[in-house]
Amino acid sequence: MRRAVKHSLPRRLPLERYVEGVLAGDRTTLARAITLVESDLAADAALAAPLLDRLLPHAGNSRRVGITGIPGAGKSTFIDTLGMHLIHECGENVAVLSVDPSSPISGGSILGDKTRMERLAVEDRAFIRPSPARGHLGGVARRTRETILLCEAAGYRNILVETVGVGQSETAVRSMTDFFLLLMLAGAGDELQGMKRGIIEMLDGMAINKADGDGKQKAERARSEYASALHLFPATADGWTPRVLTCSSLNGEGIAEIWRMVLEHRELVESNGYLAKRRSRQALDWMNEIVMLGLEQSFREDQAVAARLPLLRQQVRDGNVTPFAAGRELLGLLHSQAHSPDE
Ligand SMILES: Nc1nc2c(ncn2[C@@H]2O[C@H](COP(=O)(O)OP(=O)(O)O)[C@@H](O)[C@H]2O)c(=O)[nH]1
Ligand SMILES: [Mg+2]
Repeated sequence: MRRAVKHSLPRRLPLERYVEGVLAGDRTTLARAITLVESDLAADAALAAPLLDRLLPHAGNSRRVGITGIPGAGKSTFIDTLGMHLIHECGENVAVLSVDPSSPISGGSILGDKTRMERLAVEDRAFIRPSPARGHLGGVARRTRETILLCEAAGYRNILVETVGVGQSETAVRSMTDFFLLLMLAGAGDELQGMKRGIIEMLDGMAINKADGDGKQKAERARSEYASALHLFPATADGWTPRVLTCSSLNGEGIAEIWRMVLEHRELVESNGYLAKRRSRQALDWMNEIVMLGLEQSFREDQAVAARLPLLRQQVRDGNVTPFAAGRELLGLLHSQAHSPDE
């Protein structure tokens, strides 16, 4: 069978085309800009950097909401319903960045997500971007921060970041959003759902989903249990007390209340200066992340390291070299390269 020859666009656009297209809210250009920013190729990175610099002054003006929860909690369905609420009840637009840690292997669950946002997917005022997580930070795409910025420059006023609650991903998403929401299931077990102390301290709100049909009473009971559990924690520095609500992403009950909570939180942290504080701390996190990513990449691409690594790994495995000595040696190789004058 012959493949249809696709009219092929140039791989990269001129910088101005990206800038103009994104600022005009052109979705195709926005999608291409995100692909550029996500790329590992040096030539793409060289173009992505000035693009981000140019767009930065146009970014920042959105509500960034992180949504986490175990697989099956209903995150995608919730976002579909919330997105429709934003568009049709609030007259707003919405960008959804859905990060799927399983996608690098299967590729399948991204499609699953897409079908679960099927109402939102056909809306002109919604932009949905699934991103492969590629193993980084246990479920947050490496360039989610940059992608948020691009969506903001394209005029999206609400950015919803969906991530599966696995370990580090909550911390990562918390560190790039203004409001962090945990979606829970009644009766699924606290440990399983990440109700460790660390998570609770990061939350701005919790929603018990699937409060419908037979699940309604259970959800209400869970709500009051979690609400009293949350009250055991000291009030956070921002002056906000995290709330627990119930909702049904299927029939839409409770969704408007959850959004009202997000808006109330927004009003508070805008007026008490905490939003600016949170974002400036996040800017520092972002810088650190860029440095760490760069170091990791240099390490991966370093030839002296690559030449030495297999043997050292073997020696560490066999117990002939200590991990400490091996680690130091590898870092030493990286440093000597970085400083060699004839590079
Ligand atoms: N009864 C009920 N089912 C829901 C609700 N929200 C999601 N679901 C179902 O739960 C399953 C998982 O939903 P999904 O959105 O894919 O969860 P995710 O893995 O957290 O993104 C799907 O079969 C949904 O139809 C809800 O509010 N009520
Ligand atoms: Mg999902």
